Amino acid sequence: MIDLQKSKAAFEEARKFMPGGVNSPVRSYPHMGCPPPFIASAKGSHITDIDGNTYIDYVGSWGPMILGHAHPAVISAICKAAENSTSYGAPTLKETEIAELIHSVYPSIEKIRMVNSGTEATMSALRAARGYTGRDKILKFEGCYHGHGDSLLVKAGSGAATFGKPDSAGVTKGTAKDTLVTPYNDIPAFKAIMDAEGDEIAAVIVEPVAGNMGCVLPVPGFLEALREETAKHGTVLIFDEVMCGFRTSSHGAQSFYHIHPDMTCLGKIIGGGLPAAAYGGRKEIMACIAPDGSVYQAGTLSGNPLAVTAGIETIRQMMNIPDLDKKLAEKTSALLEGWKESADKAGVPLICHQSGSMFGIFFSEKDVLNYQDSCEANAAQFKAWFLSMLDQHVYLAPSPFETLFMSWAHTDEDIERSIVASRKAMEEAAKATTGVKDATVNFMTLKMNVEFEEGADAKAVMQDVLKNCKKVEDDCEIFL
Ligand code: KE4
Repeated sequence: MIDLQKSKAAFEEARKFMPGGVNSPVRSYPHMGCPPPFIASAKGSHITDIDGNTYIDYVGSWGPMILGHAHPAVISAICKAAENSTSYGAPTLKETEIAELIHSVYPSIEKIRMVNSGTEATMSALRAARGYTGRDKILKFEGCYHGHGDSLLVKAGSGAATFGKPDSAGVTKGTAKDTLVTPYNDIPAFKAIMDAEGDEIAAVIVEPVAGNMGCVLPVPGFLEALREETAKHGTVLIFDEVMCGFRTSSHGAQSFYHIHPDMTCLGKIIGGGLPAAAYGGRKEIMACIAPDGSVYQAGTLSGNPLAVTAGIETIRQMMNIPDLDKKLAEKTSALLEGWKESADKAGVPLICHQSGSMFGIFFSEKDVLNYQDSCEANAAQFKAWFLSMLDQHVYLAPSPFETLFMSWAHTDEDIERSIVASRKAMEEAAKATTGVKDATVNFMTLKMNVEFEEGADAKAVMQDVLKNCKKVEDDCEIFL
């Protein structure tokens, strides 16, 4: 196993001062049985931890690093901007520049407000939609993650799903009652809710390409149905493109699928790795936002000069690369074809999904169209594959409910090395089972007799098995 001694010690120290030793839960490597590598530096497609291990990085800070880490032009622009101070709390020309630039890339964003995170973008967009329509209810899709705003931490994906807490504690029943949830890609279920309650729904918010239940693509007609039904009921359609923006295509998922949303949320790439995000859309909706309108939203560091500079430079560099979308998609397809071949050779069922330069895999025999399908994928095989890839210096997302990212900096050699590593990793996955040989259950007494294979990690196995049990009630406490 890779030497993570210094990371292990750093993790123990960090846990003394921060919940889980991290500033965002998924970074803690939940259920992986190894400490998270503490990162020292990164350059291009490679990332190096404090033990001196260098990896090929397909996390890319969860999306922003589309050019690769420490792109010289981006770093130089940030350094130059920093010489003029790091923040003013006053309007700057750069903010108008990024607003115009984003409008040129996303014409549906007629007016925009810069904020500091994707969470802030989505919660502000929802407030705008509620202020514009005068309605309270919102509709989201199970497994989609839109940040940690209270209204949206209902049946959420990403870390909420990873930790088996799709409905977060601390969200009041009063808040959650206004959030309706329906399965992603289920057109009849969506239409039924809209028929019943559409005139009371302020906004439908969706990841047009979902990246937080693993990478799940919209089925034909799904996004069209959202557009048609929301228009019919005067409901605001919000595309959360914080992740798929600039990834599905340089002009986002809305351009790729030819759907014109009422509002769009962006993040990650528009800050070039610094804290910047945005929400925007139709002029008449954005007219509700203070100081023009009565929907209040503000931020000390919104439109921060360094973050905006990094975002502008990142987008401009992308726009200067001929056929960027096509070339990034080709790199991604080549990697997935190699991983699929390695899975087939090892006799491991594997589903590969790709949307431009974002991608993901599922250890599953059947296709994955929604959150439930994603939960039924084989977690034990994912874990075995993940740990073997890490051991071979390939740095991936430590959860099957996340998505991976290709960058312009990834070379053919990186891709070939990642394919070779997968051959061994898939052999490890083939050996991995849930570890449950036999189980008899008597629910009346809540007693389970389970026989485990030699060496199986009983607690982890049972948590994975029970997480997938369809009949476990939400309020069921599980004591292992
Ligand atoms: P942030 O608040 O983390 O900047 O953005 C929230 C958000 C909103 N919408 C979508 C579609 C997102 O994917 C995200 C955040 N993505 C996660 C990755 N699954 C960030 C990683 C993390 O939570 O540490």
